[in-house]
Amino acid sequence: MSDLDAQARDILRGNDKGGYTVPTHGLYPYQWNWDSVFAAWGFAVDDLPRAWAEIETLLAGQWDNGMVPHILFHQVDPSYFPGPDVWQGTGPVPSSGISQPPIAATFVRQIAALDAANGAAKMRALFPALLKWHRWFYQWRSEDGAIVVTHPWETGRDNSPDWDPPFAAIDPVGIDTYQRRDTGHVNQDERPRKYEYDRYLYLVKLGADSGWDERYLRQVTPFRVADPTMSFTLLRANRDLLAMAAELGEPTDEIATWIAAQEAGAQTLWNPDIAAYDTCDLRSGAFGGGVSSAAFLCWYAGIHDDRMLGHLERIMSAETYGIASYDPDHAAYEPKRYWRGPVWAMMNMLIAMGLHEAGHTAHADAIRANTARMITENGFAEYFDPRDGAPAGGRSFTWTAAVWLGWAS
Ligand code: 9WN
Repeated sequence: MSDLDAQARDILRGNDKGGYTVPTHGLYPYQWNWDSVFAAWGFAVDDLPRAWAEIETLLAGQWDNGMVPHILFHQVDPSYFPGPDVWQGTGPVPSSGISQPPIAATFVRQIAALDAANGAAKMRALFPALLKWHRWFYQWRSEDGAIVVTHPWETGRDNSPDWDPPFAAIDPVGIDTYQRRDTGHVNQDERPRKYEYDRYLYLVKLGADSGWDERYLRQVTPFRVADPTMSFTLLRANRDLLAMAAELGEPTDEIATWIAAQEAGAQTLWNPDIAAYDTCDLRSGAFGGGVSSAAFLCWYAGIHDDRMLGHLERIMSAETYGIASYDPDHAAYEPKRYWRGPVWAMMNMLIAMGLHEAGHTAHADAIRANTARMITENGFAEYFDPRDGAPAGGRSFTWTAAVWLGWAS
């Protein structure tokens, strides 16, 4: 075992709270949805029971309506804001009121493939909750097959320039005074600005005051944006759910209907002005206007669309480390500020998985080698500066360690 493998394992063990894993201590002291799935993938390398436990704990937070929250607050911890008192989630475990990219079905299948003894039984046990969660997306968040978000935090790409146009239309009146905690852990130049936090909290208050009523929010929220992260991860996850259903002898028709609708819906995210997949603000009808790393999840979604290859090659060669979370040639690019430019190892893994499956193996291998070098030289940071790989955000980060163990090493 290499020294880095040992470090990555230590990070996973160190962030393990017993049944669930925190992304990193201090900055993020709770269970996050897609972080947890990556953690399970990392554990699966040498501890399959622990991998399954991570997914089971996550799905135990599922709401009656099927939604699986983006944060589960198992134990209150004042080092993070906003906590359960602000969110007022209505599920079985104190939680936020929004979801996150649904990568679980995809990685449940991957982990099951590693588990000859129990994989099939685990898939059978988890299938109903996954189906119910995907049905929630289709019921409340599908607009002609494109998947919409009601909060930037739902996409996992919190302060991407994609949200600048819809945020400009929000006047965050009526929010309570608040004290951020994130900038006590991380340099404020690497985090979202107050402008964004005011609007994040405005949208949380709107949701909490409604009791997280999706029907009502669909009518009133100023933030309803079709998003490639959600659209592509759910499309991919539905393909995996369909394969699971077939293997288990469960009905496949409903899932097949979702997939067909989503394949058509994905094309509504094509912005001809930039010749790329993009966000689309359903309130104004306007596209986001720039190329984010989420656009390169098209191959992961099974859309073998080589129109994105030119952008991929351009963005990969623009900086030493790729893939920048936002286009380095765009005026809004900020290489140190969170989702406005930095590289995220787990996005690289998802993008490269898709490229590999689509037959673009040289591109996939280049991304993997570049990610491995970035981690080897700079450690297991939350994200990295594309220009020189300088580590940014939190350290000893769960998903960076998991991606190292399961893919990059
Ligand atoms: C809000 C935990 C999460 C990730 C997101 C990332 C960041 C939270 C925050 O951290 O978001 O959900 O407080 O900044 O953007 O992708 O899941 O690692």
